[in-house]
Order: sequence, then structure tokens, then C-alpha cells
Amino acid sequence: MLDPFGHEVLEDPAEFHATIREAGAVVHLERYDVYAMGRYEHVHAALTDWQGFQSGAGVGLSNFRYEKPWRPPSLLLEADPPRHDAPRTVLTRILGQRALRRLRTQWMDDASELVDSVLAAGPSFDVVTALAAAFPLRVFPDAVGIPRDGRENLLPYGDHLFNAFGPHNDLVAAGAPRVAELSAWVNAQCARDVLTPDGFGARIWAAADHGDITHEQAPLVVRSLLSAGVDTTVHGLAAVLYAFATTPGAWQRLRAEPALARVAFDEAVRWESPVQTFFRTATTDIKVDDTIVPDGKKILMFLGAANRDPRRWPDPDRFDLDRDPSGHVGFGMGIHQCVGQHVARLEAEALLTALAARVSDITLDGSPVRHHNNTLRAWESLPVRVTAE
Ligand code: OVV
Repeated sequence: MLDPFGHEVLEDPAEFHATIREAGAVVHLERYDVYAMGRYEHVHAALTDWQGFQSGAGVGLSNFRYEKPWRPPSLLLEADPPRHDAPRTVLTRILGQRALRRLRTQWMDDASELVDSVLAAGPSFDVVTALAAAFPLRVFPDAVGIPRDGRENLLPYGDHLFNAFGPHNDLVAAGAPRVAELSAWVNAQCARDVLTPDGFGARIWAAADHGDITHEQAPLVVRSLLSAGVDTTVHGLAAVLYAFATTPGAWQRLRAEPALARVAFDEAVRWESPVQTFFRTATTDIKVDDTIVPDGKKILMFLGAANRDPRRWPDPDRFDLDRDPSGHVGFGMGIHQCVGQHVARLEAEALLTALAARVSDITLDGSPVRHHNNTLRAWESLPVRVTAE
């Protein structure tokens, strides 16, 4: 069978995903001695069963029962209840919809300003660098409260982190030379005295003062924001812009009904699944259909395959603004479901709203180029041409 982390599959995983789904509810991948799931029903069930399918042994290929993690494990992503729960409760509050209301006006203005400056430079541009990367990098680090210096490290750090959930292939090797430098920079941004007094970071430290988490936990919770909050939103925004640039009629539909921006983003997260995979680890011998997954074995969850499972989604390969995408597993499912999803949706809403107000058409203007990553479905460049009003 093909390598799920090989360049052929990373370039276009559709066929491989279909093979995994057709092979059964769960299949053994000999190459890595792991199990794999690609059907919506079983991926959803496993993600919801945190007792049977744990995260505490790591959500990458590396099994923390036997291998030392490359960085101190995340207190959220790579932890199980009860240790997982206090940090999760803190971030749920800090990143919740109510807490984000104070950012909304500013982010809408920032998006308008960014779109204006991009359009001023001409109708053709790379939408990845000009918008999908530029917008999160403009608003998110400020919202966390880190200093300006060194922000160019955020995307390379995230790129390596998401590669590191996969096997030690060429992608991981290519990132290795900068790991120490990038990690040192990210870790330094988590200290209380470098964070602004009113951002997400400061609120995490305040939660420690309040006794909700310990002061030892606070910097690692800040690290989760810097780890999970940048590359994911960049490629989520790239996904929705790609969807609009390649789906006839979709942009006109959004222009007529700008309130569709949020559901469009969720449909793009389903359709493209910017986070393609995470692993779980069996906590006991677990029967899935007729197969026993032995205790301690890793299970590779194909979120991207589940999100296009024809057993669950009619015409799954179609980006469809008339579909209800809720229930997709692009943000995960269960107790680990993306705690930052409201931040991501607000970024998307701001950017799409600003763009829809000024642009009457968006089409591809050249060949898009994929960026290969062991976990992320990403774009290197997406040349577009727009009609500005
Ligand atoms: C969802 C996610 C991805 C990467 C890192 C983390 C979380 C983290 O908590 O560090």
C-alpha cells in the first residue's frame, strides 16, 4: 500500500482515502504497524471515546509509552482527563465566543485595511501570502500578546510541529536543523513578562494566579496557542479562498448573502480538512467491527477521509454552500475538539466579509502549488485574479 506520508499521497490524498475507507472500518498499515480509520462513523466514534482511544501517549506516530517526545507534551492535545481538563477549561473561556466579542470590530477593520492594500497593488496576487498568511499573522500574535520581533518564526515552527506528528521522513529531516532555535524562541514568548497585559497570554497567566491552573502550566498553555493557532488558520483560510476561486457561482452566492461567510468556512474545513490526520492510542484491546486493535497500538484517524465519506456526505467532493457541514471532524470531535475554532471562524468571517465587499469575482490565475506537510493539507501558492469594484 502507498505511504500515507509519502509525497504522492500528500499531493493528492483522495484515492488513498477511498482505499482506506473501502478496506474496512479499521485497517492495519504494515509499513508503520499502526491501524487506520477513514470512515466517518468510526472516526467520529473513536474521537468521542477518549477512554478507549487516548491522546496522552501522543497524537503523532511516536508512542510516548516507549519513546521520548521531541518537546514537552502539550497539556491539552497530548493529555487525557483528568490532567487535560483544567487547562482545557481555562482556554475554553479565554477563546470562547463571548470573550472574542471585544476583538470583532478591530479584526473587521484590520481585514478591510489589508484587503484595500492588497487590491491597491493590482488584481493578480498570491492569495496565500497576501491574505491567508498575512491576515492571521497580523491579528493573532497581537491577540495573544507576543512582541513583534521574531514573528517570522511562527509559521516555520508550526510547519515542523505538524510534520513531527508523522514519521521521521524527509519533511522532518528538512525541519530538524532549526528545531532548537525555533523552539527556544517560541518558549521564550510564553513567559509572563514578555506578554502584553491584555492578551490571551496574559489571561492564561491570570488564570494561574486565580488557581485554575498552576504557574508551571501557564507557559505550556501559551505554547499551545502559538503551536496550534497560526499554520492551521493560514491553511484554513487558504482552503476557503481556494474553494471560492474554483467553485462556479460560489463567490456570487457569498456576495448576495455575506452571512454565509461562517458556514462557508466550515464547509471548506470539511472539504479540505487543513488538519488531515491525528493518531490515538488504544488503551486496551479494542474491537472495531471485526478487528481487534491491540492495547498500546497507534490508530491513525483520517479526518480528511471521514469528511469526504460518501456514507455520510452526499456528493462529498463538492464544496457546497447549501450543505450543512456541522458534524464534520475537521476540528476533531469530543473532548479535544479544537478549542480555538471560534478564533478561526472570526478570522474567516472578517477576511471573507472584507473581500466580498470589494471584489466581485475571484478566479485562479495560474497553477496552484501544494505545500507538503505530514499533517496539514496546505498550499505553497495560490495565484488568483480578482475583479475589484
Ligand atoms: C491542535 C494542536 C496542534 C498542535 C499543537 C497543539 C495543539 C498544542 O497544544 O501544542
